[in-house]
Amino acid sequence: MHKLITCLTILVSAQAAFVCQAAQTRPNILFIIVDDQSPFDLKVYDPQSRCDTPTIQKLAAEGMVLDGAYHMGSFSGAVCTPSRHMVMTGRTVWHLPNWQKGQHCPDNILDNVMAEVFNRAGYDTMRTCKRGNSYAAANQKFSVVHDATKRGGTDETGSYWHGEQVMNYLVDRQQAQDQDPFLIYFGFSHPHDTRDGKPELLAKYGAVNHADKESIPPANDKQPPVPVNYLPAHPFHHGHPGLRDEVAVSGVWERRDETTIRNELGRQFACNENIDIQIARVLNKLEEMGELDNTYIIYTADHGMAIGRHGLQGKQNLYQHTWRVPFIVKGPGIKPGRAEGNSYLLDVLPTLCDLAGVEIPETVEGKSLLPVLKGEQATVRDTLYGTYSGGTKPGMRAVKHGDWKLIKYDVLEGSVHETQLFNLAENPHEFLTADLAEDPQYSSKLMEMEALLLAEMRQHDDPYRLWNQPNDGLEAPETKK
Ligand SMILES: [Ca+2]
Ligand SMILES: [Ca+2]
Repeated sequence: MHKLITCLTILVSAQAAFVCQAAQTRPNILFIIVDDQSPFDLKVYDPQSRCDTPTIQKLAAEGMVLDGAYHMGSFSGAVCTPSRHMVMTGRTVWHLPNWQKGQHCPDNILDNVMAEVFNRAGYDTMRTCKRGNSYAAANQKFSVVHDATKRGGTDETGSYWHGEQVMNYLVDRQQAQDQDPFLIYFGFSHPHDTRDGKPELLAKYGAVNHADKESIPPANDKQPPVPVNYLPAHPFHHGHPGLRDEVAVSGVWERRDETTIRNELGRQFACNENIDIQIARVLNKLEEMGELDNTYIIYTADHGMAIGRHGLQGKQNLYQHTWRVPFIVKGPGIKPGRAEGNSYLLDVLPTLCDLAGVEIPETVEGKSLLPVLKGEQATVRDTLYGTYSGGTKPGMRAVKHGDWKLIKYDVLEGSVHETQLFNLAENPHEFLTADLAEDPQYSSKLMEMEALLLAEMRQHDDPYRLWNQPNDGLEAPETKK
């Protein structure tokens, strides 16, 4: 009966042919989200990377890879929290339920979060992920929940544990001969620090779980080289004094010397590879169950990460390594290849709905990526907006349009007013030596990008304005010091 209803509903939708084919047997969804991973960790996005993730590479070869997938930003140092709210609700950053008591968010949002939408559509929903810095009320909506923060270097305390939760769930379904389609939210606690890797993987990347703040970890030729845009220090203050990620991460603290960064990247890569191994286990199980070909697999992260890039360590910046996320989708009807996409993580929910033939809730502001995933369109929007205001206000803003990107910093009570203009086609790693903001040759491009940024800030109900923008009659919102 479910199948019949779905097909009738779908016949009237624009995606009729594509989805109705899938609705013969409604597709499963395996949504994989890792914590704190730069796309440039992965060979999929940086062929020079030494990080081995063969399963993710195979997914990329068989699916669609987005080169322009972003998270929209954060009003908190815990960038995870708004990011995960955007994933669950499909809403833009200033319209989330956890910004200013949800003043721009409908009251019924919890009826329209990811798990609730799929529960209502007759899906079995299951989730494993870290605890904390998330959207607890939305997480509880999954029918089966096995959450715990697992950042240790053993199977019981690390990523294997999350893999095991999914494996056990699949075995239970097999034994119960459960035929309902499933949505599995397969989240990991790593590679977020503390990046305690498994001994054999750490050895492969020449790294140690360095815990002594007074010493530098041993150098090792097997450690990954420093990133191409590594700097020993960022040229001006990022604007968030005392920020945990920049001063207190075990293994790095305030050090930015090459050996510390190379050891920490080795730890990150060890954690990434362990995640890849867990994904392989689950995909093999799905294949054995005969479910793999009818399952959409989405791979992403909640945001990127610096680890020495531009002299930064954390996730509280808007350079490409941190603003962007990896994003790979494989499944029936998805065209293998690459596309820019110009997507945000808030596009995940409408995309999953579209893939499954489920109606997209009216509360969603993101866009379905289906036309991009089918190879029909390169992008779903022209301009991208990014924000970080978890430190001093108004913080950082970014706008990207085509190859051009503007980043602005208005922090530390006006003592830092910085503007960066990058041509990403010529300078994809945002080398600060090729920052064009001061170059008179690009003054009209700079003005054009400044205007685009202001338009995006207005469109997204950004409550702040920067030093060189009209204040639009706004009063700065009250936030915790
Ligand atoms: Ca995170
Ligand atoms: Ca069931």
